[in-house]
Amino acid sequence: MKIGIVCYPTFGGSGVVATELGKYLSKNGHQVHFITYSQPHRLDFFNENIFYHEVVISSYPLFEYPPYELALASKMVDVVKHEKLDLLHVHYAIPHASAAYMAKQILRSQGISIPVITTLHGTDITLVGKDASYEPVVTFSINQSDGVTAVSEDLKRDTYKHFNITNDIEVIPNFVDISRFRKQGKEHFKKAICPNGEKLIVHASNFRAVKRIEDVIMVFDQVRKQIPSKLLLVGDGPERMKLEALCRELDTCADIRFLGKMEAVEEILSVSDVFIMPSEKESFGLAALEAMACEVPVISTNTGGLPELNIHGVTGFMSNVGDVPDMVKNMITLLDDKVLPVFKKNALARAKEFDVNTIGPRYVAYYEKVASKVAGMVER
Ligand code: GMT
Repeated sequence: MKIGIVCYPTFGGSGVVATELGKYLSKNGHQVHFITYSQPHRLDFFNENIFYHEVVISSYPLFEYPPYELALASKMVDVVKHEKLDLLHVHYAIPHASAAYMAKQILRSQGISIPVITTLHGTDITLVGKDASYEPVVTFSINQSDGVTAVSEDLKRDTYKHFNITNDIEVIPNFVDISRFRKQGKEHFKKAICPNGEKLIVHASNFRAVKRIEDVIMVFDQVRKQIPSKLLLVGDGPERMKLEALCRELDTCADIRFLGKMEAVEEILSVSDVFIMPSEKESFGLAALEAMACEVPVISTNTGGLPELNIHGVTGFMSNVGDVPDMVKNMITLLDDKVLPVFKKNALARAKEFDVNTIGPRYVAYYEKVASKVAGMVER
């Protein structure tokens, strides 16, 4: 098939899923056309089946807010027509689903039919999407999509709860490439960060308030008083300055390193002992899955789709949102040298259930199902 993928190209779970899916599809004989405003950050190699089309937004003095959605819809029309795409798959509803709807209508007026699939990722539903300033457009564009997927059962439930949805939603969970996310044998990294055999705790995110990274620091502050340990914070975002101030206030700066945005996050994960994700909302928790694939168990909250990934007492532990004392207790249990190896093994076994080669075919099957449904409607 020739598939157009629309996503956010920046660091963030939905863009990562879209890019990794595109890579999987291209390796399996499909032609993939990415349509985004800049090159997706995990798309830094050549593959004869992958194409990139940049959405260029021309500025004009009148535009205080440049109309990105219009430029995107126009680019979709252009690519579908000239590359003869079979299907458009848009990731993150805002504004991709409504831009796709517009593109579909324009193409229809020219006698071209294109199936549109929207994948819901999380905050497009649980946070931004249900805001009154977007809700009517989000509801309409989800209902107008020919196929809709959500990355967890919980996100599917939330979508039905917060929006008046008439469409069926197919749950296809996120996935990981376990041939890339695996133990790397980079033990010298660990030696450099933990010279005295300290335990290594890691968190990775886009540093937004919803991630509750202040809880990461508060948990770590308590744990390090009982178990010699270090904390690595991977990523960057709006909360960073507040977090640095908290580290200074708690006098933990010597044991915490802010690493910024990193490409090869698997190298860090593969030498870490525990991953911590105390999010307020998390539709799936892709970063936790990537950690598990590197044999790193997870301390997380029990919010959203996290219970569909992290098995309490098996692959890690879960606590209520904001329950720092419980997370401290769980972390200390987990860091015990007799306990940790068992959880590491379990984390890897669980991650294997979400390997790209297991989940990828479910997207392909769904594409085929939606494409034949749309073709049937056109014929009638
Ligand atoms: O919050 C992020 O990390 C980014 C956000 C996105 O859409 O870019 O992530 C959401 O989608 C990911 C991929 O499906 C999920 O793994 C994350 O759980 C989800 N984030 C939230 O629900 C807060």
